[in-house]
Amino acid sequence: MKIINCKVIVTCPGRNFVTVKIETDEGVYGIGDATLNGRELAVVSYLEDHLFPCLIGRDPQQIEDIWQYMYRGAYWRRGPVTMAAIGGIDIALWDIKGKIAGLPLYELLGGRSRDGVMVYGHANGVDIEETVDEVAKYIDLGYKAIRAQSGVPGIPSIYGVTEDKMFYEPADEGLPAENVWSTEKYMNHTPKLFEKLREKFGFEHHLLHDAHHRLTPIQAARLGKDLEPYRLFWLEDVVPAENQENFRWIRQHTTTPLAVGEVFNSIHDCQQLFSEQLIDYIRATVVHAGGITHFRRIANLADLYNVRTGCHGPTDLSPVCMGAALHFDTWVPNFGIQEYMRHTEQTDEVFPHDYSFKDGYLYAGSAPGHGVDIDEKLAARYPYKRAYLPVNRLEDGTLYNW
Ligand code: CS2
Ligand code: MG
Repeated sequence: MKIINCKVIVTCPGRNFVTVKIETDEGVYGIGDATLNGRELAVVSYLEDHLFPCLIGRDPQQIEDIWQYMYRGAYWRRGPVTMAAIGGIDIALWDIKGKIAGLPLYELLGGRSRDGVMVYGHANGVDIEETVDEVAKYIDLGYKAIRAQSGVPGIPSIYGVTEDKMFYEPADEGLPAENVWSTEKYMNHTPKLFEKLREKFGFEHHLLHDAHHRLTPIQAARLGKDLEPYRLFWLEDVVPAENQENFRWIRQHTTTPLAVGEVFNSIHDCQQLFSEQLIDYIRATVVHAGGITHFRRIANLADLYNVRTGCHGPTDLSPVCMGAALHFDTWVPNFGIQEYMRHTEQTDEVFPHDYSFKDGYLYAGSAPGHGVDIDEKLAARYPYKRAYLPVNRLEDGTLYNW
């Protein structure tokens, strides 16, 4: 079997998605997601100009060899653009292997470890009252786990709190919007949200929260402590993880479980956090962490240290990523949870898929491969649009983390 054609399809049915399609001489093809939010076209160039030409004529069944070729052969290892491009191709190759075998991807990985994959939804409101109402809606939909984010008095607009509730997180067209941020105001407000949520709904559901890299280590330690009475499933991205010693600090002060890693792209980003047992959940994805082939290594290393997976699943990754992630989650022994931000109807139409939601769980489906395809005609109706998530400035104008 030989690869005879590779192409990339960029479509924007709400958000921009970069999709890899690999075709073989036997008519079987595979689909991969290579979306890197806000830097989509850099990945397109990496794929078209540098990786696709090397794939023509190769046997698509040699996934490991092709992965090593793309990673070691480039000399320039790691990095979000490189690893998203490798990830997109790798997912497409696993899709092909599944289709040849006539087996769903989780069977190739080692078979099912669970029936369904517990997911968390996103509830957000302009204030505590509205957020409580939004959490109630997710509970009614059957969710067992809900991430709660609320607007903060005195901060006019916060990333993570949008007008669109069920199809959260539209990116703004044009250049990034600028928000104003105050950690002090946020720190005073957030424990009150969780106090209200536990008061109203009790302790039956898992509650999660994302600090989106906006705290210093000492602030993170304080927030973790303040949230302890509300027994969060996790507190996410309290500080940026470039300096991993920060987590030693935070860890010594709080028993609130910590999650990090949605911007990680390699096992080397994880090694210290795992081996020193500084986190509880790893948030990387099969797309940004170099595909199934590399993410599997990350999960195996995590397992040695009792770290569980909590794959990133935002609406800026396509249903192809979700499909592949669900097969991975169905197999991986040290599974924790899967993020599930619902895609818009247009996005779901462009990417017909076999997975389904029921009572707080997503089910991967039994179609061969990862079970997600792309309707190219429909995709062509939604051309790329420059769009970004916002940036943050402190109240005095200093550019800050968003
Ligand atoms: C968020 C993401 O899903 C999450 O936890 O942090 O929405 C993230 O901001 C975006 O995926 C960035 O592209
Ligand atoms: Mg996050």
